[in-house]
Amino acid sequence: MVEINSVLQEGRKFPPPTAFAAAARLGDPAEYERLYRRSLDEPEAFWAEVAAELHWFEPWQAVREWSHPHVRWFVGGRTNLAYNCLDRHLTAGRRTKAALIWEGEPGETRTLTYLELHREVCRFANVLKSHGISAGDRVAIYMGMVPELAVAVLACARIGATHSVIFGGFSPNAIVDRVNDAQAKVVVTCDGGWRRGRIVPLKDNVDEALERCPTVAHVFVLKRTQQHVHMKEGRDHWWSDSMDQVSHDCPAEPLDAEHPLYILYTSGTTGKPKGVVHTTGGYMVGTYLTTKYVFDLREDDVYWCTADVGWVTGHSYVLYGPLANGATVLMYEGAPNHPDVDRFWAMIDRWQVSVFYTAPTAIRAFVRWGEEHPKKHDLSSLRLLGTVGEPINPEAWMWYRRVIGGDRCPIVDTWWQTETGAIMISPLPGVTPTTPGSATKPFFGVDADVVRRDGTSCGPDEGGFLVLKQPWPSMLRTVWGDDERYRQQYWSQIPPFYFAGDGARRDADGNFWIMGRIDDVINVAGHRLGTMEIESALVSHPAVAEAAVVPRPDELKGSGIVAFVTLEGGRRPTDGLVDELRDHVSKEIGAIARPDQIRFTDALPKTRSGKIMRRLLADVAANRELRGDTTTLEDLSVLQQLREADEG
Ligand code: 7RM
Repeated sequence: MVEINSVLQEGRKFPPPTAFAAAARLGDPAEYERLYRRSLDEPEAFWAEVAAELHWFEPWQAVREWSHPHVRWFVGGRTNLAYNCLDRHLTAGRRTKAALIWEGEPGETRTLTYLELHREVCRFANVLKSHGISAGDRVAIYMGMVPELAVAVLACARIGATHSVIFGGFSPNAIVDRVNDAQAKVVVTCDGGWRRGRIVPLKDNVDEALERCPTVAHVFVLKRTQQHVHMKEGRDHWWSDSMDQVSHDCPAEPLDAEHPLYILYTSGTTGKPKGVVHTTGGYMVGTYLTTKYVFDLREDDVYWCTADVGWVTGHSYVLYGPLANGATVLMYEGAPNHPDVDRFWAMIDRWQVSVFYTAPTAIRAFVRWGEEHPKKHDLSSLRLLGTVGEPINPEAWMWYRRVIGGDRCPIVDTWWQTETGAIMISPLPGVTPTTPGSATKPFFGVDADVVRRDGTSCGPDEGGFLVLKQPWPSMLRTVWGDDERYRQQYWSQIPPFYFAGDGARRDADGNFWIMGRIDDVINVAGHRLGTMEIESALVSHPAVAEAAVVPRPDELKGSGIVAFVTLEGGRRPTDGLVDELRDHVSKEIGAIARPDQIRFTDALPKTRSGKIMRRLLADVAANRELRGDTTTLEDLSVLQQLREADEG
């Protein structure tokens, strides 16, 4: 049985540039092959060697204990991730190296060396300790993208307090759910955050939420935006006052390798958010190694991942992975279009960024804003580009390569999830030939496959379910407080494999093509089409900036296809254009994928991390009540507009 019919055709190939490969950490395909084979054939020996590059207070007794679906890595070992991100570098020649370079949205800048970051982290760790927090307690962190967010996260890791970062764009309700589920004792926040020139009232949101959060005893408040906020006597403490009262001497706690490092909530399709639990040792080793090889980090890189620390990408690739590697990390507080749409390019120029990692949704916005903006700046410091978060349509990939990468930089399209903790499928930039739209090959130790519902492997180009067949060090360990949900959600859909919801195919060269969430498959007259491929075809038309494709019940075909389309600046929706786009999809893919309806819109509903919420669009397309959770939606008015357009 064919699970998903794949229709995307893409033939362009880009081998690693010779100069890049010559200087890369891994530039020899034979060496890569040897390492990859070893990582699958002898995973314990492979991962033990990697772990030995990091600091352990106590050695492990066993590398891995796998008792389906639970795994423990580096059993009995004791380590500390903050120690590995900070202390380790102080004696390794990086004391005065910049750890964080930060730019606030209004334009001020700060640089913290490894020594300075270490000191701040130790002090905030002492603040937490002096308020009764110790290993195992949960600390919620609801802040903007400021250096103190990194300090708070690392301070928790230093003493073994399990952190739960709540994205600063979430509402009070989202704070309530997350704080109560984790039973957090402390909240760390700011008075406010800057976003597009406006203040996000973080402390007000916390105040509203905490009326319904009985477990929280203390709130630490960093002054950032300086407006008046209410401070509750006995509960609320200013960050700077608290920091003044403690020493900067705080030894890192030797923690069990399986000590819970953090909880990060991800929204399920229904019901309450799931608290994905990551532990210490395996997560450390996984984020360390993926950062080292996928981003090919070198001592003098300036590395910039634009994700917010409220998402897993910010945890693994703004903070833990790069800092464990002793990198210089650029961190930016605000919006990409403030004060103007060239902010990112100005920053790359200003800081001489060499490695840049962002999301397809951002790239599509850049395409729409126009290439004259990056062209105003010198981007020649860049040597490597990355993407994450969604399938990237080949047109956006080609634009990214040409306009941002100057046809010179390899692109790493990295597939992974909150649950996987670290990158699972990605090119290694010195050895893997890339093709626009494909995340290419599994990373070391990743036993990925595309299978049918019965678990048997699909043939080349046969669409199916993307599964992981062996446990890996950085995998989630459970869902906080709900191990049954962990078993059901991840290990019982395509037993005995890990499955977290994506459709994919593998081509004849062994490259993986992620086709999007399996819930995003449309069954047209028995053909199961991935929405992403139809979207890709639409976006390859010059008038289209972005597209989202969803099913609509159809008596004849089972499902019809509705496409929501945003146009390039300057293009107007016309009946002629509707026909042209429908024909275009027919030509690119085939008549089976021809949209029944095209609906033009100014914006698509997205989660705050930029993923299109097709579920909501499907409700709009079918004229249904909106079902399920809308709390992760970035901008509610977008849905309102779509509905009104429908009624009008
Ligand atoms: C890191 C992150 C996970 C989901 C995942 C996919 C989609 C992420 C890619 C991708 C195609 C990619 N964590 N996804 N990266 N799809 N190509 N390179 O995004 O938990 O928030 O989302 O994102 O559907 O399952 S996440």
